[in-house]
Amino acid sequence: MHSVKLCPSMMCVNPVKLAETLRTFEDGGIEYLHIDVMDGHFVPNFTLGTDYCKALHNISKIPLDYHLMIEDPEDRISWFEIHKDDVVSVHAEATRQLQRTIDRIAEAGGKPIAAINPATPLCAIEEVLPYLWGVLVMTVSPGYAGQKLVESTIGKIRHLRTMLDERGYENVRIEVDGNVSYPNMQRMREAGADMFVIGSSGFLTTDDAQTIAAGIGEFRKIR
Ligand code: S6P
Ligand code: MG
Repeated sequence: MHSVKLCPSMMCVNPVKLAETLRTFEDGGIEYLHIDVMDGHFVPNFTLGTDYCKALHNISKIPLDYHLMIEDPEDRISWFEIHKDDVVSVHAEATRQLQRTIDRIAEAGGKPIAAINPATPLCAIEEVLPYLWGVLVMTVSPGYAGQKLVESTIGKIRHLRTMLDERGYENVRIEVDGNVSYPNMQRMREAGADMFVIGSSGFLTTDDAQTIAAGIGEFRKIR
């Protein structure tokens, strides 16, 4: 099983305390900064954009985990500054050209992840498994922080892990995003997930550096 990676959701970080919070993440060995990019079409919201991501690259060495919740992502991969350790997820539902989108991420030097909404079956990404670094199983409907877990996604994570292992794709990671509270993370880990997006249900309930650091320590206990 892949080691646990913690990916705090930057849309849940108080912008006034950005520099301080990034130091806390660096001290806590955070593996990826999760960046929610929303276009107001694929999801009913706007969040973080290209300039914000560039700024993060300039002020932190932690790799970025781009979560592109945008339509026709194949035409917009080049808008993002992708560094060699960055991962980029695109939604299977948001493009008619999933293979091309994955190829463009790889050409840009990123590690491709295919994301699927709670209602999207695993067969939507079956054909692209050989080209993926990971699969992102959305455990809430994308668009907002602070939502409740869609229970059926726990079984979906389990089925996906079995499918990957049986077909020889043991190297493909499983990322989960949405309502990753401590007890939900335990269940998701047990089902086979290894990358965990942590937001308002996890250690970003606060903007206090010491409390966040203590929260990272707690969540690290899940192995
Ligand atoms: C949701 C977005 C997520 C949220 C995260 C927040 O559309 O993709 O990354 O930021 O789910 O975490 P929580 O704990 O509030 O659900
Ligand atoms: Mg996200």
